[in-house]
Amino acid sequence: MTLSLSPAKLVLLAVHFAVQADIDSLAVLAARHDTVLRKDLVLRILLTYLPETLQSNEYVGFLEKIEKGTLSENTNHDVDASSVETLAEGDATKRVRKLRLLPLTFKDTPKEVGDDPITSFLVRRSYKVDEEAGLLAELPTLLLPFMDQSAYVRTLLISTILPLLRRNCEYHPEDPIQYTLSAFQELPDRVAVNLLLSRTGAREEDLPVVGRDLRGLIGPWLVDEKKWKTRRRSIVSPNGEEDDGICAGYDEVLRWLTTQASKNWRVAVNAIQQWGGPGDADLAGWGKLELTEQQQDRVQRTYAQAALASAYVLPEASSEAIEGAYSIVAQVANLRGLDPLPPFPSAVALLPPLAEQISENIISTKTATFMRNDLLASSNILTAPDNSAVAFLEALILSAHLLTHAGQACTIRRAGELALLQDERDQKEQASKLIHHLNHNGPKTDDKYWLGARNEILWLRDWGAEEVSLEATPKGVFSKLKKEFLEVEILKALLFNTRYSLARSLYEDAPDRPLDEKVLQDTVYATAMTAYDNASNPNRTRGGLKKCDEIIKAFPSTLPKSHPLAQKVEALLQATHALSEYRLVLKQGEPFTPIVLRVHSDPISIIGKILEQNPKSYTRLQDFVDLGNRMVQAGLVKQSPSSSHLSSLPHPPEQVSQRITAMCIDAALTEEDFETAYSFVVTRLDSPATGQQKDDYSWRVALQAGKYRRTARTTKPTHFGTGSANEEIRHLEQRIECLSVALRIAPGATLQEILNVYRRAEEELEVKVRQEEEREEEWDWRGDSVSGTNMPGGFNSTNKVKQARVGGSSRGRDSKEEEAPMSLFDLARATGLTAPRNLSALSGLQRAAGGALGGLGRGVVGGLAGGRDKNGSERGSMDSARSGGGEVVSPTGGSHDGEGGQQRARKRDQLKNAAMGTLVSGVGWLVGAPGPAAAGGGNGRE
Ligand SMILES: *[C@@H]1O[C@H](CO)[C@@H](O)[C@H](O)[C@H]1NC(C)=O
Ligand SMILES: *[C@@H]1O[C@H](CO)[C@@H](O)[C@H](O)[C@H]1NC(C)=O
Ligand SMILES: *[C@@H]1O[C@H](CO)[C@@H](O)[C@H](O)[C@H]1NC(C)=O
Ligand SMILES: *[C@@H]1O[C@H](CO)[C@@H](O)[C@H](O)[C@H]1NC(C)=O
Ligand SMILES: CC(=O)N[C@H]1CO[C@H](CO)[C@@H](O)[C@@H]1O
Repeated sequence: MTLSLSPAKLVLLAVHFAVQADIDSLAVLAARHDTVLRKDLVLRILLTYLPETLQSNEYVGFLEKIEKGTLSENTNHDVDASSVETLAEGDATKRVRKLRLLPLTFKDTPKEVGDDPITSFLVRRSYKVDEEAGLLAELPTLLLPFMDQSAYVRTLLISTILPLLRRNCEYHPEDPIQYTLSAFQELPDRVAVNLLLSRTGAREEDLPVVGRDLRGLIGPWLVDEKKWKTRRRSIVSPNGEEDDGICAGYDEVLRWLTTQASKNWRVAVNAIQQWGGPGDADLAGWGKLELTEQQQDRVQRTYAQAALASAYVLPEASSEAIEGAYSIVAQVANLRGLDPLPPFPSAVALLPPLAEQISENIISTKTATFMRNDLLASSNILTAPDNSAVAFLEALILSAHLLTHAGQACTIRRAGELALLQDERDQKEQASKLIHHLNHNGPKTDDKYWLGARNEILWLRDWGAEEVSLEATPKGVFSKLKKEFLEVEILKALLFNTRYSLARSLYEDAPDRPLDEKVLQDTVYATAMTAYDNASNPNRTRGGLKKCDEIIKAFPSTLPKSHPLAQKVEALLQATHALSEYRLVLKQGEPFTPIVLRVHSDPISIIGKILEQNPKSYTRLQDFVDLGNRMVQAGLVKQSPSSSHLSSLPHPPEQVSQRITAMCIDAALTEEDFETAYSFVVTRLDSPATGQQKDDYSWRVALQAGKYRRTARTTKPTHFGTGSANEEIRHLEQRIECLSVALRIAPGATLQEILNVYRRAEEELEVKVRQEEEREEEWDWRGDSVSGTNMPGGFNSTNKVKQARVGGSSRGRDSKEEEAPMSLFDLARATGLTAPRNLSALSGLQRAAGGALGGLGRGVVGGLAGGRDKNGSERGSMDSARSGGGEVVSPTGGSHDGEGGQQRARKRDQLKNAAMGTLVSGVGWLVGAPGPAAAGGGNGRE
């Protein structure tokens, strides 16, 4: 059935069907009246009146038929013309005029669209569907049938609609791009790229699909020839090669990538891992990116370059970031067909030799700026994707990893600065920090770990260079450091961590010893000292001192016991350990620590502190002398300032033992133990046989002892009698002995002073002796008259002693003692023989002393006897020195009364024996006379 409607009514009816979305009727109408409802007109009607919400599949078939001209009229479809039938022609014409059908061409219609009505329709329809209905998703169905026919439609669909659709509806619907299709199409390329990627990797859970975004958004978006420009021939890149295939949008993708690397590195790492570059595109099967070979090469090269740049700007120094960077480099090698990288764990374990692959040009201070600037420039030697740059970056990444892994967080760029700037101080600081960290955090028992650590440190220096090429400066983050420096630091760490046998096997037993012997010795010594200085306990079996001891013994063939350094340390340990036996506080409240001893300007003075803080410790004089000797052997004792004015000091150790002796004597006097002080003076201070060294301590303390006056607190001799007179005499005699020692060892200028003291003591003794004699005579008289018998021991010898003591006038001529010097002058001459003495000073003294002094000789000389033997402990030596001198009492209570038990029945004899024993033995020895026993001066004689 053919309707006979006017053209105006036909148009109105077609519009009616369009508004109603009655495509079937419209199709029939258009087919029947194709002279009126021409293709253009129908398309304009559809564009203007077909609801935008209509699903594309409802009308795309109709469009195809219109386009192909295959609308068929022979259908049975009835067309309902009722809406226009009754209309007056005039009205119809008027209403047609008011239809305002949209034109197919529009403002700024792209040239490519040309005058193809269907293309124009599809483009405008797409915009309208998007803008009016927001049904972007309907567009593929609408456009796909026309892709082959219209390049413009194809590009629109693949390059704009597909990315936008995926971005807004599929990938990130929660945050769509707020641009209409046409507005988006108008955006500058850079803006568009950034919008497309604005949600990529934004959330943690998006990281695994970063590659999908690039593949699915950027891949299609690049399929638009207009986005690719060929540079004008005149503009030539710095390298001289023509740079074809510039694409601002793609460059923006690369920039996006490196920006991500610096701000959000996980996105960049995932992007590069997951995306193979522009060729790796998901176009939904609708087409493919067609690039020239030159373009292809450029995009792949710049992509690799951006990937390497990303590794350099990775800001984080975490294991994860560094491993990510490694995967980037591996991917670059893979994409560019370079030497493949081993998997990260193997690389870390093997530490490949990379030095040879890195071109010499790279290692230069100038290159360092390339890590920050012009990362994507083709002139950047660091990001040029070739084997050299890749090996360099691989080396940096492994270096950063080793440092970071060892607690020294290091970015790749930082590693690059170390390697390129080659600042020795910087490298040294880094290496020291690294080793220090290993030192304090490494496992104490795992030798394998320490072997590995050493390999790593050495690798960091030369990146696995061949031994032969070591002549040249190595390439590495510690390139400026001497291998020896690192080996020394490693050795210290091994020792610190008690890895002795490992250290020995590396540095002593290995055939190619990494350190020469002297360096090894010095290092071991220095490390032992470090352990020592850190010790808190002076006990050598504990803590730092124990470690010090172990370290110094760790290299028995390099540093044997006999080596001076080993001996020095041993002496130090012994000295320190000896201190551990005493209470010792040097500063207020602070207990003594070993380092105090080592740095003390006057370590001997520490012994003074011990004497102060440990009552009675002065009795251990020999121990202290030994301790002093240890200090000397340990090199602790410098020429002390107080004694430096004594010009000739060939043997400071002598000085030390004299000083310590003086300290002990002083301590004994301070503790009112005169007996001990006395015994030390007579046994210790006077050693003419060995040649007395001049010192300032001995004579002073001898004088001090000689001045000592008994008080109530004075320690009583435990053995010698009970009579006060005897004690007093004995005490005076002892003091005189001390003074006589002082006279013999003091410098000339001081003699007058000592002599004055001496004389006063002597006078006191005179008085006491006289009193005692008077008492004794009285006693004797009584005793004789009572018993009528003489006691053994004889009176005669008492007389002799008395005569000798009172004056030279009645010396016993029949006695051998008469040969003994009896005047001070004689004494002086005698002592002058044994030690250099200023005789002119003494002769002055002699005059001053006058005749009264004639009898003093024996007393003065007496002390010599005790000083003869410096051996052994005070008690023993004193006893031995005096064994021939009759019955002598040990100051500290040693019992020697065996042979003279009976004799002590009388005080008179006791006194006699004491005086004789001391005086005769001393004088006799001095002048070469027979011993006291032979001279008849002692017990049991005659
Ligand atoms: C010092 O000693 C402390 C403990 O006494 C120890 O923890 C530390 O590691 C030691 N340091 C050195 C350098 O010996
Ligand atoms: C030193 O330490 C050991 C064991 O730790 C201990 O047996 C010894 O008594 C200590 N020596 C001194 C003098 O404290
Ligand atoms: C000895 O004494 C004199 C005068 O007392 C002095 O001038 C001289 O320097 C002294 N010599 C020595 C070696 O002490
Ligand atoms: C010390 O005495 C011992 C035995 O008592 C002796 O063997 C040694 O030679 C003596 N040393 C000195 C320096 O007199
Ligand atoms: C007790 C004693 O032995 N007395 C003698 C002292 O010396 C004179 C002479 O030298 C003798 O005659 C005594 O017998």
